[in-house]
Amino acid sequence: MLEKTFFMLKPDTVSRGLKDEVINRVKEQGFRVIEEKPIKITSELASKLYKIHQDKPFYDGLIKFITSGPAVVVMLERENAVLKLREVMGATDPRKAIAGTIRGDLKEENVLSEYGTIKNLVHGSDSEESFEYESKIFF
Ligand code: DAT
Ligand code: MG
Repeated sequence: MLEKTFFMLKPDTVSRGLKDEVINRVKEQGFRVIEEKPIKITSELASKLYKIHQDKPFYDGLIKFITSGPAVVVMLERENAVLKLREVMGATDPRKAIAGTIRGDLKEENVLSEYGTIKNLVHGSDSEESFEYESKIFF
């Protein structure tokens, strides 16, 4: 069944000029871009997106990083989109992400941002429930 998922190009992707490269990679994997928009994530939007992480030690750094520059939010569609996108993205820590994944192939030498958070280029919903919640924040 065709499924939708929510995708975000984080500020490191945009500032490094990797937007087209990343979008092409998901298209090559059979995803269709339903909608795409550039956005400057405010702390209000960021705190909604990362609500489940509010008690984590890396939370403040994560909010600072995600609001630090322009990002792009994308609505994608594909068979098994949620699971497949997570596979194409690779592991949360790019040092552990395998070759062929976005996070694995495009990681920076220093994966930690000045705010202490992991810079891993992209965000993708991790379940259908997360998709419902996250897509409503941005679209
Ligand atoms: P994912 O983005 O793969 O869904 P997550 O939801 O567990 O990962 O975490 C959200 C973001 O927070 C992640 O993309 C990068 C950052 N992060 C996660 N764990 C971290 C840690 N231990 N130290 C620093 N930043 C972390
Ligand atoms: Mg997550």
